[in-house]
Amino acid sequence: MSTGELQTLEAQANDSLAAIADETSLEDWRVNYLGRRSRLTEILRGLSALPLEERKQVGAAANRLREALETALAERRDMLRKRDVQTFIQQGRIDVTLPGRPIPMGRLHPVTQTQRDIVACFEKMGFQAVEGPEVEWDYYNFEALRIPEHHPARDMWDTMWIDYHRDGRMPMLLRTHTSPNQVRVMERQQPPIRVVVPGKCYRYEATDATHEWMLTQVEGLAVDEGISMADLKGTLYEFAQQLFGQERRVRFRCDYFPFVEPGADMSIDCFVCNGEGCSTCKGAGWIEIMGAGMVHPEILANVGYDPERYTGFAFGMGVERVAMLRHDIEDIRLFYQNDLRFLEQF
Ligand code: FA5
Repeated sequence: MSTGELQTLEAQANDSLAAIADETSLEDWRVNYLGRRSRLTEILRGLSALPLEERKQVGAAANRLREALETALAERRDMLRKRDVQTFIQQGRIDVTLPGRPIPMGRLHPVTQTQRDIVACFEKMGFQAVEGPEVEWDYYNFEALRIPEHHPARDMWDTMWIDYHRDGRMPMLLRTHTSPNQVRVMERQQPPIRVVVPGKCYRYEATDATHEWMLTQVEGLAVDEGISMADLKGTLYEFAQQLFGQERRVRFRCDYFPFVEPGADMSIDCFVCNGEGCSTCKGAGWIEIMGAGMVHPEILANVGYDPERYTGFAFGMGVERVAMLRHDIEDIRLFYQNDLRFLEQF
């Protein structure tokens, strides 16, 4: 084997390439000079059997030749294609005046659209959007929110565990709500706080028209001197009016969440039956969209705030429920079936 043979091979390859005028012959050329059974591949495979000095010389030359032939092949292919297009245009076989084919445009998922609208609404009221982890420690999801192990309040959130008490480590789970971020945010910064935290949550849930096992929530938290329940109601009324318009009715009722005192839930009158009662609202006439309340003083104290000086409100709303209300969607499960006939309507 010598570099002289490679030069002869290169000359041969270039001569025959110059004579090629169609794609089929070009493919034959590629197989012949660059294919698995080509002389060049054979030379490259045999390199290891050569003495060191010769191996270096022939190896470098053979690799250079392979690169040169690959480049020549690409150029020839390009040239042939351009020539074909020119010929087609000259023969009138391509009408360059035809309008272009439309490119199908993607769009945001309706839940993402609604999530962005909710966040934008609170941003206008001075809230800042932040994010937190979807895989969460038991501590932030439960303990720090006054829901200790074995407390019956844990039954309110059917949980998907990632790692439970193995090796004595802290249990880990898929967050069941965005509320862990109340504590995460308060640990990081001092009042005044006004944040919203959007994100996915997961529950080990039997699904129905208004329940999914993966849901999106937007958490809200405001902590400052002198914040009262009136601020909470005023803020959420404003939100409801901006998002749903004046005609929808809003209802607050007492509710229990261990991390707020007092606690409430907020519902909107059912868009399907206008409050009469139907299968979507399960006969209630109302659809619950969020839980809310005044941040429990113990939680404020645990993060080092003075509960005598600071008070706060928090809320957590279901984005799918809000999207259902806005677009008259009767079943939450439609969002995640990936049916384009449904998704393209938004
Ligand atoms: C909570 O998750 C509390 N973290 C809310 C909260 C935050 C209370 C701050 C107080 C202070 P709840 O489990 O009720 O609460 O869920 C809140 C909202 O999420 C519900 O009102 C509903 O709109 C939505 N939601 C709950 N479960 C589901 C589900 N399986 N599918 C779809 N949406 C759901």
